[in-house]
Amino acid sequence: MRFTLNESPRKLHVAAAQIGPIYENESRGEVVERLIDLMEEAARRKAQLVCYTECALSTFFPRMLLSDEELLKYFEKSMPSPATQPLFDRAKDLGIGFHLGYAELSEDGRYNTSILVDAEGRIVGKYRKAHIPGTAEPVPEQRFQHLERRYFKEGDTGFKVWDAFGCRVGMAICNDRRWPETWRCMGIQGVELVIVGWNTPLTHYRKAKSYSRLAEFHNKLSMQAGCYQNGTWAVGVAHCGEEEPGYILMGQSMIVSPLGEIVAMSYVNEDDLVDAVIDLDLCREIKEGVFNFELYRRPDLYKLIVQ
Ligand code: CDV
Repeated sequence: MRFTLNESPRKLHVAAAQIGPIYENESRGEVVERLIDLMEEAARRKAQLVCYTECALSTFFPRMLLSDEELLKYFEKSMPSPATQPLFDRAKDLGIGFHLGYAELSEDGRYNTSILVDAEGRIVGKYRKAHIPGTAEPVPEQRFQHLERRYFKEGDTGFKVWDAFGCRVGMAICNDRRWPETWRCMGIQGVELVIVGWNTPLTHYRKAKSYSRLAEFHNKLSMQAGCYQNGTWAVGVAHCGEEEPGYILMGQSMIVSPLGEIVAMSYVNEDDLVDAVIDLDLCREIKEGVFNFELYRRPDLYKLIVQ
């Protein structure tokens, strides 16, 4: 039977809360205030879910070589932590859900983590970044490092989905968005909304230097392909701008439809909010059509991918 739009539309108002540069000397409290300002704007626009970026609470510290002791100040030992409690409180007052990326210090190590919090302030989902880019050792000739592999363990949660906000939600973190496997694992579970935060250095990332002019194209390519090929909406959220002279992070926070179209995108490299009312039933157009997995997928031929 052909799917007809507007048959029984399920709508969700989502917002991407892009954060501009966070300077090294900015306190956690000051950053949380900026996040709350964005949340309040999202609530004024009547959004139901506001999404923050990867490691949203501090400067993007993997560019620096830090001792274990220096590292500690960038990590949350609990969630809510004392510093993020005001964010949880304000969200509950406003009746708005949120997604937050943060550096997690747990008993078994340090992770690059994100959580999904419902409109009552309950953590309903947690994800740890799977694809950790960069190096474990500093590269001497490089002015800025990308030491994620030194500071974070590879995530162990896998790509789960959660029934929340009237739909099926999944999370990915930054580099994960470039991997089709990330999207497919969630696609197979019927995901309808993927939330991704990113810190993407525009120029200095050594392994992508020869084609850094394509960084923004590759961002759109990954987001749009991931959505289309899995029939899902996505909210992509940047931490962007010039955090230190010469260290520039990409913006382009965006909301992408299951047809692969960008329906809203930030055009600035500072704190910004982009929002859209998304029709979740539009996912069916793809999921029941060209990418009807049950009908057309050939997992028997894909074994190489996981061998
Ligand atoms: N934070 C990231 O994961 N950044 C990577 C860069 C280093 C390539 C990204 O995929 O955007």
